[in-house]
Amino acid sequence: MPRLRQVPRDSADDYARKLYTALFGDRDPVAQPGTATGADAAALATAQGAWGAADDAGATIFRFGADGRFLMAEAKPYLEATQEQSGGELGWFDLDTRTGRLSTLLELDTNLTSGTSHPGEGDPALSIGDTAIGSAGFSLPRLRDDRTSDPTSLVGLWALNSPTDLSVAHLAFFANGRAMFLTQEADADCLGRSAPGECPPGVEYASYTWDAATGTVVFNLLDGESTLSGGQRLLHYDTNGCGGLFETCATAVANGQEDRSTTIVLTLAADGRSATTTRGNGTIFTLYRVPTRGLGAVAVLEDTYVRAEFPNMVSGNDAMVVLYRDDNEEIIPLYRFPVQQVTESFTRAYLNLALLGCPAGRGETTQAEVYRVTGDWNESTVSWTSRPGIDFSENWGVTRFVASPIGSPSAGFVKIDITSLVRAWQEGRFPNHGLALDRRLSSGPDCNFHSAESSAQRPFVSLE
Ligand SMILES: [Ca+2]
Ligand SMILES: [Ca+2]
Ligand SMILES: [Ca+2]
Repeated sequence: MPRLRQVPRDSADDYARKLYTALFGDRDPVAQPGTATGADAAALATAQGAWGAADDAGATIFRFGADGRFLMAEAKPYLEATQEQSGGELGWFDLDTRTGRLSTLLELDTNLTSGTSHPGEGDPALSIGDTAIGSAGFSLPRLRDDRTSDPTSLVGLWALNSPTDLSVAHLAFFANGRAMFLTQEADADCLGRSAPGECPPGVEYASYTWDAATGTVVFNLLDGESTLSGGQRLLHYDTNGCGGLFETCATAVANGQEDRSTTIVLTLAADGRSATTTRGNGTIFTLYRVPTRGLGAVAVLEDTYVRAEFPNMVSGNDAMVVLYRDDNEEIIPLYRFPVQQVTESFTRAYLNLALLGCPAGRGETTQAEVYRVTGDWNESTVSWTSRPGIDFSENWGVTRFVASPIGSPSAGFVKIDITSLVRAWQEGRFPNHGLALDRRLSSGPDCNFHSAESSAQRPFVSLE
């Protein structure tokens, strides 16, 4: 994966400088991020997290990530006169805090004129506050209070298979017994035999019950439909057809397989920050609770591993990263996380690595230690021969974990407290060239972790 460096105005070429002036005025966007409206970066930092509200007939959620990345989704009856329907938007958000005017750049828009896509001249000014975003027309609170909310409650926003990617499917549970499921990708063949276009991106709105003792969640789709002028049926509360939790597309109806009720078993992690559910074919899905406030997680920028036995091998594009050490062989993982972008306060920072498994693992306990990388590197070129310096005189975190065999269902996340290293980088005590894993204080089998190139469960740093 190529990495783009931010170029300050002083180092930019003439063309880039002209662009900077057109977009940002006199300001250097590297030193002072945000667009021409200046104060917006602070508003967008405040916005980070999850917002939402629901009533019996509808719901709205917003999620803001870093630098104005956002999604919104809403459930509502179809309004033919104004062309609004249940659906979502995904893209980039900016707010001129002087005028309260918002502007968005959308890569996905499934709610027609609803949402942020059709701002009007007379729209009331929008403001982003610490406890609500809103205008004269509406006010949307933060979805829940993570500090006081019960970790065993489902209420909140959850993202499927990635804590940091806003483009994945999302599931919101509300305190009033309603739930909203958002899909943001068309599924070409979601039913196995559906016609093209029967599983578009869209939103579902349902009632739910949750049995905390067994983990059983029962979803029931809300009723409501219209017949469009072309004769097609439009379900108000399922706009992704046979995608999502409910199969309501024409093929399913024709085959007598329409499905308006779904039951899943959701196993909540002890800290309430993630949950897993297993599909019939054995696939495990992980849901990550989106922090109500702040980013909550920083995705890996690049990762690789370097191997003494194959000193010129470059592994930056592998879907996994390998850790190993004995008398004859050493394999060192390297990771880089852009933790400088974190502006909110945090108490602890944890490195989270999903264990793929340990090929020769027999369930013994092993460990990984974190060391500081002292020189620059690039995953697309670095090998054992060209590896950066690593300071092995001090480890910044150690964790013990079970060396589960490959494919073992018990292989989970290996979580290492790296708070002091993240603080050292943020305070400028060391340049952030990333971190290395090693196992110098113990022995154990070689263990494989999902990498940034893995289809799911990529490495991330979580903030608590
Ligand atoms: Ca829209
Ligand atoms: Ca559906
Ligand atoms: Ca990589």
